[in-house]
Amino acid sequence: MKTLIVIVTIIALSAVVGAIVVGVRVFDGVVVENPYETGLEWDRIQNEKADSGPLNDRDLHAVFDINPKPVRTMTDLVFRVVLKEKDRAVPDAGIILDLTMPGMFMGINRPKMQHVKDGIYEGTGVIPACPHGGKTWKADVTIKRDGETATVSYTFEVQ
Ligand SMILES: [Cu+2]
Repeated sequence: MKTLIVIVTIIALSAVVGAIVVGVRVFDGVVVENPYETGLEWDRIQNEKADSGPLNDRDLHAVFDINPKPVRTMTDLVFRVVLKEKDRAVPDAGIILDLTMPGMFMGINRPKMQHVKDGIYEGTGVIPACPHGGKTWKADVTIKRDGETATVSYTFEVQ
C-alpha cells in the first residue's frame, strides 16, 4: 500500500508565481497592448515581493491526499488539500484541482474543492479506468490567494 502524502513548499516556486500572475494579467488583455506597462506591472510585483519581508513570511505548505487507499478507479474518492502558512491554517484560498493522465486525454476531471475547516479543502470525484491500462495520474493543484496563483503537481498511482 502506498502512502500518498506529499509536502511541497510553495515558496520554492515564488519566481514562477510572479510569472503566472503577470501571465494572467496579460491574458486578460488589459496590459498586453502596452509592453512598457507590462514591465511596470512586473516591477510592481517584484517590489511587492521584496516588501513582503523575509521569504519565510510567505511560506505556504500544501499537502495533498486521496482517500480511501489504495486509490481505485471507478470508486468515490475524497480529494483533500491542507494549506498552511508556517503553522497556521489557511482558510481563505481558492483551490482548483485538475486530474489528468500524463500523455493521454482522459476527459476533463476537476472535482470541486471547498474549504471544510482549518485550512482543509475537500472535494469528491471519480477517476475513470484507463482504456490503455495506465495507472499513473497527475493532480495539478492550483492555489489562488491574495491575487497570486501557484500550481503544484502531484503524481500518484491508481489500482
Ligand atoms: Cu488513460
